Amino acid sequence: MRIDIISIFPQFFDCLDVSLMGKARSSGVLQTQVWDLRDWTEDVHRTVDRAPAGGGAGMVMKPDVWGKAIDQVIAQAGAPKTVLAIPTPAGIPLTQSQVRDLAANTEHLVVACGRYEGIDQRVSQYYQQLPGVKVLPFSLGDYVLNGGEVAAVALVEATCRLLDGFVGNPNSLVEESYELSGLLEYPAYTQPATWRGLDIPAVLLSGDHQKVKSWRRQQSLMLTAKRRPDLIWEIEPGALEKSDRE
Ligand code: 6GU
Repeated sequence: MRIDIISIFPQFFDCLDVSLMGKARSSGVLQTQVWDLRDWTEDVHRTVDRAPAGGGAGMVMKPDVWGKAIDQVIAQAGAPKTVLAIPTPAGIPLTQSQVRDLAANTEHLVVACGRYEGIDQRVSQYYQQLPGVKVLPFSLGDYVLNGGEVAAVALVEATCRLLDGFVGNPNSLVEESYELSGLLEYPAYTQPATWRGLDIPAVLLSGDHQKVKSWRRQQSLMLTAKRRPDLIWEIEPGALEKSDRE
């Protein structure tokens, strides 16, 4: 997969060089490039924003500068299909299934990081109707960040860990995310058996794999019911066993 990130804070993405991301980039599974939006400005002040039409607080990022940047980044990759991801608190909440779809079906991902009050709406509108481009306005959740950069890092990390050849053991992904069951993951423990007066649950040290499995299942269900009751309602009734219902 090729990923291009456009931002007025390109240094923000130095963090992508760290750990796994760095490994994937050097192994060739992933090519990433970070671009400075201001390189597409033509005035001495390198202006990227203006007051909003209709008045109001804050500044809006100029469509002309964004258009030139996105056009060039799309043309340079030469991929038949591009996903243009636009982080915005007004976007669709990002989910694992969207991330899975991105990782499986996208050769070229462009992330356009806005600051201030966002990017002129016509940018999203224009690329939506451009053949070969899919626009994905996405949000991380119901809170407001100063800009799209943190969300872009989250999107890139969530996507890249699903790419073939990215993680050593592909099985660890399924269990780790617990995404197939739609439940939160059960709690994990490791030695020492007692730490500050707290014991590892005895079942985990019993050596009885069947008991361990059903204990973990129960923990997942209870944790999900408590922390994410919304997810419980998404479970297919047929996917629940008698012990689960109890
Ligand atoms: Cl994607 N952007 C901004 N600015 N704030 C957010 C967000 C995105 N997701 C949650 N809050």
